[in-house]
Amino acid sequence: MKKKTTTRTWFPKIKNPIPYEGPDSDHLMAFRHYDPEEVIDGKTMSEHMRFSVAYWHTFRGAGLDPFGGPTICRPWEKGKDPMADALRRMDAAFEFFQKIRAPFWCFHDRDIAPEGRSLRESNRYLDRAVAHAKDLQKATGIKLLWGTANLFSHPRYMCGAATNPDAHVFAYAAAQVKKAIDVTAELGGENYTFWGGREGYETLLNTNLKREFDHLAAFLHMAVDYARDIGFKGQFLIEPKPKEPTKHQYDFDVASGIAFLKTYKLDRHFKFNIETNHATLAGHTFEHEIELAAAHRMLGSIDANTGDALLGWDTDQFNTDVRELTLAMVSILRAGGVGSGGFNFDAKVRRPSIDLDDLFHAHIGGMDAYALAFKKARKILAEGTLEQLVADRYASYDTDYGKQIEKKKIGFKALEEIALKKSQPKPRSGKQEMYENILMRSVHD
Ligand code: XUL
Ligand code: CO
Repeated sequence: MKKKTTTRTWFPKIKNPIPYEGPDSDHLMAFRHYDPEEVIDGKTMSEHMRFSVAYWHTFRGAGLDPFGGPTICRPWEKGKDPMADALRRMDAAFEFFQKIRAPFWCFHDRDIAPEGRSLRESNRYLDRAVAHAKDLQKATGIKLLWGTANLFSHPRYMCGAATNPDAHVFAYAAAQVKKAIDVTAELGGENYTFWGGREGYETLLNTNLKREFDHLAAFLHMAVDYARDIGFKGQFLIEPKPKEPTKHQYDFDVASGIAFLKTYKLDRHFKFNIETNHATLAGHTFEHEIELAAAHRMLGSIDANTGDALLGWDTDQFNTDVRELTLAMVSILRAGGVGSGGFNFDAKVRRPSIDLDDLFHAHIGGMDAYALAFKKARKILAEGTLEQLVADRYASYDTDYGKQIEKKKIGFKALEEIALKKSQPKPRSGKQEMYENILMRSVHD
């Protein structure tokens, strides 16, 4: 990564870059497990992990919640000229990306530039921010993992964007996404994400569900067509979430996402961006969503965060649960990784974590936990104990009539003959506790 030459620093007390000191270090401003330069299997850890910083939380998060206003006040926010603030904020962001050693970033259009009084004005602001981002990317070597459009904050989108009952709002959203794809392409974005912020409903009483699904599919087809027209080669991603802000969101989880994409013949063009806290809101584990997407070759990228076991909403916390992440990493590595995706910290510091160094502590913890989980998962897969046990569990489908079942070469009648001839199936233990002990051994050794 090239060094950025900058005249002022927004994080003067933070070393550039945060050093890797190894597992025995007791320094809190150092990595213990993530050494970006460590080479494993011919690739650096930086290339394996493809960590990304989420602009919206780390550079736009101000600590607001439904009970109170902002608690976080950053020195680069002067509050006089929104465009000047946007450019200054971006300097701070790229300094942060470098110091924290994240090779990627992600943004929504409205994160990086203010909304204007008209679409034209918004686009002009965005162009200025993008030109600055392009310079900073060039100077630092930091790349764009994905871009997206914010189709949920402005009141015009209160009843949805592509699923809004008013075609005028649909058109506005289309124009906004067109521009967001343009700027993602301009910045060399490797993916483009759709999170259906308010694509859902509050009540079915006022909703034509079928038409809304059709409109959403039409919108996504238009995005695919437009990307082809302008030669954008990035991967399109859908980020499922079951609820919040709406009571029901159409991209509920990976399973409903697959059904939707296949129904509307969009599956060739999309993969999933799986977010831990969205998986758990849908009543699934993180690894469940990964396994399901991987089973359909639709694992695209990860929004790395976690919820709180005691709270039922999207708390977007940094995840330091190495056991959970190891399980997820086993599934990700088994699926062949995330390809052009990465691990994007869609996570925010807590409302009372108001210091600048809290941003560093948060990312260091998340990056170290993921790097450690990556190494543990590799060990689990190399040892192969769990893999072998699972393979043995299904071995009856590898030969004889089991194999014929899988190859669809046998039917009910022949199976009935087999069942009548043979004695009762002998129950075999699922051995869950033994599997859990094997996992514990790998996580805690
Ligand atoms: C919201 C969420 C979004 C998407 C991008 O829960 O996760 O920030 O990641 O729109
Ligand atoms: Co997300």
